Amino acid sequence: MTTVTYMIPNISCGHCVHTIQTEIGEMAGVKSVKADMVSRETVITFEPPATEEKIKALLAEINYPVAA
Ligand SMILES: [Cu+2]
Repeated sequence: MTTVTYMIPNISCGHCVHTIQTEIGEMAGVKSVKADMVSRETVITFEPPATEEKIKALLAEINYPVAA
């Protein structure tokens, strides 16, 4: 099990938080997703088959790319 924290600058409101938590939460292997509207940090806990690469790719696809 791995936990990562990503800074996602595009988070601007509760809808963004909901979208991220729903979309990433549906990925196989993702155990929990907690996005914060104020800090714009998102904490994701996952295990295989989910990978950081897949999570970042999906975030970019739904228009919430992780800060470099
Ligand atoms: Cu929003």
